[in-house]
Amino acid sequence: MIAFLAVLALANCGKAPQPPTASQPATPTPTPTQAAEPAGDADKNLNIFCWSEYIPQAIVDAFTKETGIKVSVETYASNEEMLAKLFAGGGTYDLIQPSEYVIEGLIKENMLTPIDRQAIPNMKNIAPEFTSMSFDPGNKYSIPYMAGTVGIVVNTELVQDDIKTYNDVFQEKFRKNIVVLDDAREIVSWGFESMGIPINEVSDENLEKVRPVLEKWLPLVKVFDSDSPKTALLNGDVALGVVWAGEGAILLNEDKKFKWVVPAEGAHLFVDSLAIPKSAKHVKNAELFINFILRPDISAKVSEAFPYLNPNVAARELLTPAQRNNPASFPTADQLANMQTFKDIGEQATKIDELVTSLKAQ
Ligand code: N2P
Repeated sequence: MIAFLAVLALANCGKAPQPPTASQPATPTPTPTQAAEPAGDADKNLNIFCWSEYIPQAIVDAFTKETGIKVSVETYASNEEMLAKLFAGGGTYDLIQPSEYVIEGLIKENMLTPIDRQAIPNMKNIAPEFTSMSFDPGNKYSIPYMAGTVGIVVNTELVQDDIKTYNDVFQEKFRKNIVVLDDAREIVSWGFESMGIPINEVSDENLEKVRPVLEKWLPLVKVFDSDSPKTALLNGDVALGVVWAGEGAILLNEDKKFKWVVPAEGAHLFVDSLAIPKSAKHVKNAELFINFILRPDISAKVSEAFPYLNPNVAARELLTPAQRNNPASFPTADQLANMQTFKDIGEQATKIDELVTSLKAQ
C-alpha cells in the first residue's frame, strides 16, 4: 500500500476523461455461431477505466448492442494516473487496464478480484508466451489485452542520420525537435538502458547515476505526450520521437517517411492486461466484456484501430499480411529477446516520479 499511496500523492489527478481519437473501425457484426454468453449482473452497467487510444469506441458500442450493458469509459495516460484515481475513486471502476508491474503491485496489495476463468473461454486464444507471466502466475487476476514496446520514430525527411540508440535521439542538434512519452518509469528506463543498467534495478545509487543523463536529455524535448505522441510527428512539429509501438505503427501506415527503430540498447516490453478491482460493483459484466474483447473478430478490430503486439493468436490470423508485417506492431524474435518487462519496484516508484518531475521543471 505504501508505494501506491506515495505514487498517489504525486500523480497527476487533474486530467479530464478523454474519448479515444484515432480512426474507429466499423461496428463489428456478431458472429452468428457464437455460443450463448453467460448472464451478466442484474444491474446492466459497466465502468471501464482504460488507457487512452486503446479500446475503440466501436467495440464498446458493439458490446452494448449485443448485451444491453451500458458502458461508461474513462481514460488515463499512465499507470500512475490510473492508480491515483483508483485509490480516490471509491469503487467506481469495474475494469482497469494496468501494465505488468502494476498488476504485480495490485496483487500484492490485495486490490484485485480473482477472475472466474469459466467466464473467459476465449482465454484459449492467447499465445502461451503471454499466459501465466511472472506478474500473475496462472492469470488468476489478469487477462492480457495488448503488448508492445517503446521505440524510436524518425521522420527521415527531416533526419538523415542513422538513428539506432537513445543517445542518437537525444543530441543537441535535435533540441526541441523531439516528442517523448510523458511517463517517468519509461523515461528513467531509457536512461538506464543507455548506461547498461538493468531497467528494474531502481536503487538510489542508480537513480543518481542516471540523473546527469536525464538532465542533459529532458531539456531537448519539445513535447511530452503519452496520449497521442504521433500527433506532433504527423504535424511536423518534431522530427523524432520515443513513443508507444502502436503509435509508431500508425505513423508507418500513414507515411513512408516515418521509420521505426527498436533501440539497440534494448527496450521495455509492456504487457497491458484487463483486471477487475476488488471494489468493482459489476464483476460479471466485466468478465463478459473481457471474454467479448478476446473474441478473434473483435480483437482483430482492436488491432486495426490500435496496432499493438496482439497476444491473441486467433485474432492475428485475421490480420492482413501488411498488418502482421508492420515492424512496430510485431517485433522480430531477436528484438523481443532484447526486451524486458517492468517489475513492481515498491517505494522507488515515488523517487522515479520525483526525479523526472524535478528535471522536467529545470
Ligand atoms: C495506448 C497506450 C499504450 C499503453 N494509448 C502502454 N502501456
